[in-house]
Amino acid sequence: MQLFYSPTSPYARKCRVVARERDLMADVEELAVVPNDDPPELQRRNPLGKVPCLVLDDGAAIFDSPVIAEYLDGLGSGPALIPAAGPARFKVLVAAALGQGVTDAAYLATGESRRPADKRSQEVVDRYRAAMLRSVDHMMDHLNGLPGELTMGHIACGTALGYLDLRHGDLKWRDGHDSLAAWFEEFNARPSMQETAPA
Ligand SMILES: N[C@@H](CCC(=O)N[C@@H](CS)C(=O)NCC(=O)O)C(=O)O
Repeated sequence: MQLFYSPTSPYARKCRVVARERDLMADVEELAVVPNDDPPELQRRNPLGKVPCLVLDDGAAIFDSPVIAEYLDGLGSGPALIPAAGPARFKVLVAAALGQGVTDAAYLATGESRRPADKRSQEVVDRYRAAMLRSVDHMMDHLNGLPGELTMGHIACGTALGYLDLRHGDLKWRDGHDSLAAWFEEFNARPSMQETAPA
C-alpha cells in the first residue's frame, strides 16, 4: 500500500499514527507530497487532491482520513481501535468526530488567516477559534468515557491537539485544562506520535 501524506497534515498524521499502532508499517510505503502544488500522481488517485490518500496494491484509492483509519484498523491484529458494536463503538466514533472537527476548524482557520488582509474575515477565524476552544473544554470528558485501551477517539483527539500546537499556539489550549494537557503529554510520547511529528 502507498500512503500519500504531507508532513504537516493533521489528517494524514492521524492515519500514519493508526498504521503504526496497528503494526502495519512493513506494508505501507509513505509518499510525501505537497497537495497545494497539485501533484498529478495524487490527483489521479484522489480527485479531491487532498492528503491523506491510501492506494491499495490493486490500485484502488481510499480517501478521507476517517475512512482510511477504519480500513487500516480492519487490517491490523490485536484489539481494534474502533469497537465493532455496542455503546463503546459510538463513544469512540463521537470522540473521533470531535478530534476531526477540531482539526477541521483549525485547518480552516489557518487557511482563512493566510488569505490577503483585504480578503480575510476575522469573524470567520474567530468563529473557528471559538469552536476549537469549546471543543477543548469538552475533550477530556469524551476521553474519560472511552475504553481503557487505545482507540480511534484517543488518536483523533491527540493528533488534533498536536495540530493546535503546530498552528494555533496562541490559543494556549492547555490553560485551564490541566488534565487534558497531562493526558496529551503522555499520548504524545508514544513512538507513533514521535515518529510522525511535523518536521
Ligand atoms: N476531510 C479530509 C480533509 C483532508 C484535507 O483537507 N487535507 C489537506 C491537508 S491538511 C489537503 O490535502 N489540502 C489540499 C487541498 O485542499 O487542496 C480528511 O479527513 O482526510
